Amino acid sequence: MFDCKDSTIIDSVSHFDIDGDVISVERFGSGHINDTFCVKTDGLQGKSYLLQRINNHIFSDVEGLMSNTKIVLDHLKAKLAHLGDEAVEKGTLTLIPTKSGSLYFKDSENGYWRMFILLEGTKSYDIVETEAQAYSGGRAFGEFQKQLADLDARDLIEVLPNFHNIDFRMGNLREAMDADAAGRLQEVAAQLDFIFLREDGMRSILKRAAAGELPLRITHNDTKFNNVLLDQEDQVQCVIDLDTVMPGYVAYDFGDAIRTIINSAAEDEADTAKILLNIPLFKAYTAGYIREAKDFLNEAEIESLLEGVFLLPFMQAVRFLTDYLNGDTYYKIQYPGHNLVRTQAQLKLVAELEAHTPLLKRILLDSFETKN
Ligand code: GN1
Ligand code: MG
Repeated sequence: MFDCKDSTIIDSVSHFDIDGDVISVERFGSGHINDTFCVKTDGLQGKSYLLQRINNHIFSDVEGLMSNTKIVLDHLKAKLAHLGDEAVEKGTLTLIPTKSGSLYFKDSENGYWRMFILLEGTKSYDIVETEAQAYSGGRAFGEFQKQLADLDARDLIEVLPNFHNIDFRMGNLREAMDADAAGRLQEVAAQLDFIFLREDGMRSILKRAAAGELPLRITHNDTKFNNVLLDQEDQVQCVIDLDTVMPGYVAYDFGDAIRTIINSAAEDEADTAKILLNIPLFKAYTAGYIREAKDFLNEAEIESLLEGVFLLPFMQAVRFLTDYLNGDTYYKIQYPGHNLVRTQAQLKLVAELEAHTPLLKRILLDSFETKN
């Protein structure tokens, strides 16, 4: 976690190849890792820029991260090229290089900055409101996987190794318990019991992978619903936050998207009674995703999708709890105890999902039968 001094921000802006003079710089978005700012200038025909300070405590290989981003964006742009310049500009992010042609700028305090063009007139939702939005989200991430299916995975570095590997995450949790750095272990006995009871069942995707059933594809790995930009009519415009795009399994992306879509409350809702499943939104997202993905998914991948739905909120709880035990060193928090509240919210979601397993399974199977 870090604070950005105003002067550092303004100075960073001046190193990018932007159009016009800066009018304002304001904080933007709700990401937990990077710091994001909207930069308005009197140039670029009224458009704005998005400036981000990359959290290099987490993304230690910024060069590799930015190279991944560039490769992915170039690939997506090539896929959209036949639709014309406007479609390319709207449908993907556009990086603004520095004046010396680099993809990022390193300041004197070892802060790393990058810049994009801000996509105007778009909306993102922390909580999904309508089935049309959920359907668009499903199409967006399904199409994203499809468009990247022919990109050579060896061109990308694994920017955060083992990111969605539950064994790795459980290992981190055990280390945090052993260290008990913040003296909070005694408080979290109930949450740990819940987690350890389910640990083995959550290894199903790893087992399928070890058995060679699941192809490694290029996946997004941070498919929270607020990482899709919709236009004013709630149609897909663009998938954002490409930091974690790397080889992975499709069920991880499906499960992480459902984690935020099916939850009728926020990811960090303190009143767990409010955390209920919104089944119509699950159905709508699934229909949108399957429409795009059914042609490339194999049988085992299809079966793994529901496993991802349980795994991702579970893994997110493990990660939030690990950070709580470590003394809140990874995620930005808004108040003391925030990571514990987040943990409880994710575990309640797991419990709700478990209570509705047959229904979720039926909807998933039905969506493969339905033509849409
Ligand atoms: C982080 O920064 P943001 O909000 O895009 C995290 C995701 C978590 C998410 C939980 C690199 O994403 O993995 O799912 O918080 N990103 C990283 O909201 O750890
Ligand atoms: Mg992210």
